[in-house]
Amino acid sequence: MSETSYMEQELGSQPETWRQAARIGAAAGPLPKPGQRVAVVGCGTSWFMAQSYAALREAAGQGVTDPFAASEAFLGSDRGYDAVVAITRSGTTTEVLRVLDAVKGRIPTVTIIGDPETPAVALSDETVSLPFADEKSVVQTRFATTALTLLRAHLGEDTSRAVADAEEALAARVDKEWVFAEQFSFLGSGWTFGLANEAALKMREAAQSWTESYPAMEYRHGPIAIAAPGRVTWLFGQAPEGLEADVARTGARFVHHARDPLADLVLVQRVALERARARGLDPDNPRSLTRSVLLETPAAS
Ligand code: F1P
Repeated sequence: MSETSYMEQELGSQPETWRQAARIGAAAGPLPKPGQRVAVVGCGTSWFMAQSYAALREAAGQGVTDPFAASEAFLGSDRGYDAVVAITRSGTTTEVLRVLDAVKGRIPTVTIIGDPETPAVALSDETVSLPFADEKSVVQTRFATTALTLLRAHLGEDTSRAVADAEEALAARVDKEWVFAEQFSFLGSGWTFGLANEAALKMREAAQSWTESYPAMEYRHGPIAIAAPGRVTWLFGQAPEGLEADVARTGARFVHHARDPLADLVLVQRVALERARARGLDPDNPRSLTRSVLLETPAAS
């Protein structure tokens, strides 16, 4: 593996791609308007960004927003959606294309896309392209966070603190204890639950790590039994009362930073990269993964 992987270069460019996305997001006409009833779909990382966006949009009072894994989306006319937002870096993920095809002509669609030269464009009514955030690494880092920054800006958030915190997260020390920890449980609430899911996926994809993720208040309802010395419980966003002390009693390391939670995800991406390196893995080409999942390839003979 080369010293500078694509993953490292791409995750390092996030402050700049976030800045660009914030400019586009503040003006992006095709994205949902306040009051619209919205379903947002994606697969893998893109699904987790959908979860975060949905929670942010609801919290901002901009309307009902339901996130779905594209393969599990309920988009029947009885649900009354005014718009479907799809998130896809590749523009080729089969389940996302199936959703776009299934609702065509019935529900207006807008796709946030990394590669605009792909089939998702023709299947979508509108697209918001972020080609500057597309990636060579199979493991997504900047496309996902840049799409979410676009959406945060579109909801009216000032994302400049997130950008500054991402710069700081890129310079922060990666604790050796995180690089060699046996297990991670990531927690979040509201929009940061999607980030917790994404952090856990990043560690699995890039470094084959054992990770879990839960809504923060659910953690004490069973999963805390996994916490133990040599393991890490990493919280994004607001800390539930008493949780830090509860985790401390297990002997696990409790990690909670004050920086913007999306910027804290940047630090987790760096931990995933360091864990891959420490295990001699190529973070750009993880075992069993491809840039996107294509289900319409000819059946193997
Ligand atoms: C979605 C995705 C990735 C995942 C894997 C396969 O891709 O599920 O999130 O990490 O590499 O593809 P996309 O629809 O955003 O291109």
